[in-house]
Amino acid sequence: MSKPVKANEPLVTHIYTADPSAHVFDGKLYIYPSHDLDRNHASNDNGDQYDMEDYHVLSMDDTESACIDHGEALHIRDVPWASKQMWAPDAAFRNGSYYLFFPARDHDGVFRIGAAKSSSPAGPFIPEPHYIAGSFSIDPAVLVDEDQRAYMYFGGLWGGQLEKWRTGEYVSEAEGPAKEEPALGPRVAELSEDLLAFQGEPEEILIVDDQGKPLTAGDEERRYFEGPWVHKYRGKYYLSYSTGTTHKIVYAVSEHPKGPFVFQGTILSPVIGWTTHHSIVQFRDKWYLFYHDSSLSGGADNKRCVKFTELQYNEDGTIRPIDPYKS
Ligand code: FUB
Repeated sequence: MSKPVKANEPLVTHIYTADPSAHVFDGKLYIYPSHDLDRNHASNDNGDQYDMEDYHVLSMDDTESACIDHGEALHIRDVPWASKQMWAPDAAFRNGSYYLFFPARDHDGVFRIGAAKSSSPAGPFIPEPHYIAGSFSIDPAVLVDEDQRAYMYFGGLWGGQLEKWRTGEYVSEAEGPAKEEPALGPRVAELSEDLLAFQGEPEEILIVDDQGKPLTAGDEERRYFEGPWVHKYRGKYYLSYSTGTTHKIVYAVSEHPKGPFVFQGTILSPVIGWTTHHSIVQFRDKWYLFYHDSSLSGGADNKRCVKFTELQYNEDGTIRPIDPYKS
């Protein structure tokens, strides 16, 4: 029998997990993480150390019960279009089906985003034969809005290849903007009614400072790197993401799902390990941040563990910064 979970401790310790996307389905918390493999790799900027091959779904009846690992939910051998690196996934519910969205490299080495379906939130998931037409890069995060319109946010720099798509086509030698130029933003695409296609071309999201000026590529404390997540609080859209090279989770707010978003501040200070990746979910009357660090492996970048902690808002709607190593 597994032990009850505790805030700021690994949800599971029998496998390495990362990139947790948390949702409430059927009154329970379901967590869709990456499944880090217990392999030794030197880290590089291309992310070759993240060589994941499958997904496991985790669930918790509540924030004090045990965390259940439902076992293999999808394996890369069953995804015809994918060759390697099943990175950060997300999930959504529509018309009686659960959808798993996931990035992987296609057979040309280009990151794409695919979908898989199940009748259960825990899987197993049956993959679609092709990736979502028009998709690219990594880290899909799907918001189903109150009006039931669904949006996929995605994109990540460096190993995630976002800078290679600046022209709208994949250019393998393309680099990011100069430091003083506007930073690259995450992309957003509205999804079709069946959640399996993009409606139109993905659009780039603009993130601006409090004067309305676009954040620049050199502003590494604030600019977008990877791992977008959008949640709604008191009618506003909160876009949170990793700053990558400065290892923070920060956020920006908008009145509209496609932005522009105005930068606000830091949610999570740097954690053990290079990457930081999160999700934010309301469960009953509280809000929670799900995140990862590399504490379980003693600091290996590619062997991470997912955790959660309570997230609190101030009266004005700003989020109270979290340092997970200080109580
Ligand atoms: O887990 C592989 C990659 O590391 C994710 O896609 C990024 O967000 C970072 O967490």
